[in-house]
Amino acid sequence: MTASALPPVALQAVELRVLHLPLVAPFTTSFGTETVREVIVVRARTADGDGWGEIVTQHAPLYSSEYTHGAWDVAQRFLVPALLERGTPASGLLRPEAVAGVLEPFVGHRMVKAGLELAVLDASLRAAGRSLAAHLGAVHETIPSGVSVGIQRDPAALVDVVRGYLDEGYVRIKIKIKPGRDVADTAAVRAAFGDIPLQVDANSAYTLADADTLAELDRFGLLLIEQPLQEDDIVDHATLARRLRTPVCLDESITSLKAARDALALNAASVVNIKAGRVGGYLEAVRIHDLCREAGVPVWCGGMLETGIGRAANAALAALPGFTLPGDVSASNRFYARDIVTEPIVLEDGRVRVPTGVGIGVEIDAAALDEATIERVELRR
Ligand code: SMG
Ligand code: MG
Repeated sequence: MTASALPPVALQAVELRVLHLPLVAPFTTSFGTETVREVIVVRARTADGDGWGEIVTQHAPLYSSEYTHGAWDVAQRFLVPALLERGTPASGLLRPEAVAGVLEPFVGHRMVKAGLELAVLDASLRAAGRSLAAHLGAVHETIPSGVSVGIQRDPAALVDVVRGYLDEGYVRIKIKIKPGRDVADTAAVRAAFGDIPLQVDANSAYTLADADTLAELDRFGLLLIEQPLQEDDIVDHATLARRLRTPVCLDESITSLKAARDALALNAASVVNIKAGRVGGYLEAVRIHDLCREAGVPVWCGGMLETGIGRAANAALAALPGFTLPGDVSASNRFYARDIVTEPIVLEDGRVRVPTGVGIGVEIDAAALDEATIERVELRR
């Protein structure tokens, strides 16, 4: 459903930077606590100007098999050289839509592919004077903003933190859960705030043997439970979904359009979290959106603690018509005191504005980028 074809780019160089961005507060999930966001920023240098992307890996392979220094290696050793070779005048230049195909022979590493594709897409969109939102098919000027709340010291502390976000105006709360920190945490939030839009995310922390515990969550009227089981537990998710009234939403399991199609065919999910990084790019994300919309399955836009680059792109994606549930596209200041873009995303009446400028619609704050950079490399043709 994407709009008309974009101009190809002459890719001259790709700059990669590892950033360390301190978080305003620790973020705890079932797999650990982060206090600093480690992420890779991509700059595609083309004959017509630069484009920016973000590789949303984390320091360690805990959310998925990808991690920053694996991404750093595979990008420099294989993926960037393949793009540089393809993006020459002799080979007809590089179209953004061709990036995925050029990288396809290399198995996996979807977050890296997504970050590289976004940088090429941004460069091409800027050259064409078009916005990412318009190109992807956005139909909204603003989107409702949900917030993902990490596991806190105890349920009382969780209630305090949730209260702060509700006071800021977030329209939907997602709390992280894990075995032993599920029913009581959810009950505390429901007791404190009544019928707010509420959902939980387990990040694969359970097995089918926990079905009875997870069924206890049914009484809270949650919007959904996100990724209770392992990434490859598609059949077990279908079994679990039959035992729960709470809708099952898949995150980690949905690694591609094909994975989404399989999960829907097996009734493993009735809601889908779409993250461009996890599925190999924003163009694949749109294809998954289209599939789910056709199937009548609601989707929402997930988050990977993006910097202003990925956050702007997520806002564009989340403005597509099938994104009928509030996503994890929160304001930049939910995570960062200083973002790397000049106009970080803010919350306005519980909503986030979809950038309309060319490309991803935000400009890089060079000083902030330099301050956060701990490693930098530039690969040239
Ligand atoms: O970007 O607001 C955000 C984070 C949303 O909870 C979030 N992401 O499983 O959905 C998820 C997690 C993945 C990142 S955990 C470090
Ligand atoms: Mg999740």
